[in-house]
Amino acid sequence: MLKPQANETRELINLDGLYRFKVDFDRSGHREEWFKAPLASPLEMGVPASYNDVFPDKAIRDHVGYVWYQREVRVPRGWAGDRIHLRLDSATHEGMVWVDDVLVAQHTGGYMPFSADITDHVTPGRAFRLTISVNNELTQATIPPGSITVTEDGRRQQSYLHDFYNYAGLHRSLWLFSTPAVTVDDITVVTGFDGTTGSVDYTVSTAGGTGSETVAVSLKDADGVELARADGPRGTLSVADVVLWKPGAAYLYSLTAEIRAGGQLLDTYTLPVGVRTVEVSGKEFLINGEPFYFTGFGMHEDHVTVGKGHSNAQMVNDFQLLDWVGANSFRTSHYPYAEEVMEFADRHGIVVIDETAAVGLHLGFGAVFGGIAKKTYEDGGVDENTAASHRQAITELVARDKNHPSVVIWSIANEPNGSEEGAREYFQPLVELTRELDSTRPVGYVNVMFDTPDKELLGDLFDVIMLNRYYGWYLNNGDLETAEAVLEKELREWEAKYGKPMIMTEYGPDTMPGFHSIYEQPWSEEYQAAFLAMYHRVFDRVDAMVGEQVWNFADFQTSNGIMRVDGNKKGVFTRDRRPKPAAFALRQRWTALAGVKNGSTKSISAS
Ligand code: GCB
Repeated sequence: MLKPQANETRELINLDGLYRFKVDFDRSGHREEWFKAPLASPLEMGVPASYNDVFPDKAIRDHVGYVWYQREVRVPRGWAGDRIHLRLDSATHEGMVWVDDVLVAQHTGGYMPFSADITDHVTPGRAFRLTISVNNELTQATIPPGSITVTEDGRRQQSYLHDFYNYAGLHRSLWLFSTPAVTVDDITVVTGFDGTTGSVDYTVSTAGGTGSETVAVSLKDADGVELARADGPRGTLSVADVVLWKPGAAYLYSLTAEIRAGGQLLDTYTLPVGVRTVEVSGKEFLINGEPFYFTGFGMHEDHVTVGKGHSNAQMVNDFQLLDWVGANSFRTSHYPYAEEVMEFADRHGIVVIDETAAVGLHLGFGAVFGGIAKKTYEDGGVDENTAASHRQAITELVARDKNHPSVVIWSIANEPNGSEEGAREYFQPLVELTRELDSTRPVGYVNVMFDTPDKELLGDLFDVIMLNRYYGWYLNNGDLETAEAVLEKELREWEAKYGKPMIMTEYGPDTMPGFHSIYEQPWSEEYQAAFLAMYHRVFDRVDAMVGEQVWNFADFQTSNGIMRVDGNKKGVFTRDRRPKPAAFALRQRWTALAGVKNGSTKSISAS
């Protein structure tokens, strides 16, 4: 899946800005065909952003169902003869798109782009009415799942098992773009190297042609100097004296594909390419054949007011803070992030564990918080409907992100029930699907704390073991001595069971900024620092540990609940990105680790 771009043969117009906005409180919008006329509403909404926290209105924030966006869009005169497309980088969680009166696209899955060819419905030089209805409902058939109940007085309420607020709306950019009639439809690259010679295996698929066109590709270095050329839709480009893409030292070549007929250029597309390899070998995680140790965070796309709306300035700030703290990686917990984030990581050498939105696939969680335990893998729970959406989520994620050198692991779920009967039957086909779609990257899932090695049924299906552990917080709260012993014992059991590389993908306590204690009391800033230091001591003693990603980079908004005060406070930074003291301790450790652990043996002492 290629991201739209402007070049010699393609045009691109950004459609972000203010849209007319209407909340469909009584679910009448589709029946009354609101797309057929200007939306009758005094509200306007900025795009991209979540709408929830923008209006001082509880009814809008808590609304369950559709909201509508609308604006006029003018198609440039010069686009006559081209194919014209609309692209939404995301609509959370379901989007329906009309061009004037015509439904042109419908897509479910709130964190993935989709597009529509609207050539037949628009006229170059004229404007059209763009209307989008966006539904925020989560059901047992969506990824992530959720359930909706209706109160006695008729209010619809959304519940879900994941720990982040169900922000909704048009979170990412919208685009109008043109392509020629014959197009480069997709490009896949797989890179490698042998000594100082790099290789770029490429496959270019085309659409709209007669079969008589020719395809050629060329590869340029970062200075724009052409290094290699090849004819044909698939082949291998060889790169002498290759500069590898390395964590902390990104280097990007650019691959240009061209379609020609009779010497005339029909279409072209340029893709940044990082040459690097990723591999699991025994207990090691290798990038370019060298052991890599992940440092960083599980993160969230989450900011004050705009919620999950993408903002380039805030993205840059988050990456700058990752750099400041010495992190070399992050996980896109718990959904695919905006493509701008992935591209930024490519350009700056940040390593990414790329996760689907499959979070909350564990119906036993209720019991932990005093409710009723339900079976997970049964009809009406995590069933074939969930699996169908999950397959779509994996397929779209790999299609979108397969060419990013920063992506080194596919994480196909966060904390599913991995110990109940049915877990293997559910996950095995999904792992196989992921491997079929991309045989070059390790595949993992993130294991929940209840699924200890004596109970868990899935680890052998995957390449890496990714664990979320909260000893010292949800268990052994306030008792770091016991927590340390239990944590080490468990990590050693995992190591003995699978002998695979292990990454701690979540660990950390809720921490109230400004709360201090000389007794290392839970919620204090001192406790957070002591908690993380304890985990680090243990990681440094366990050989198979190849990474540590603290939960969370920053405080983030969640649904209401007795365990959350205006959201989850496990951030090392506050929600407005101010450091808690733990940030300074991490900075010290990770800056030191970057010099010692990457590409070397673990020899760092605990911070
Ligand atoms: C987890 C989840 C994460 C939560 C975190 C917590 O295990 O993966 O989404 O936010 O715990 O803070 O409870």
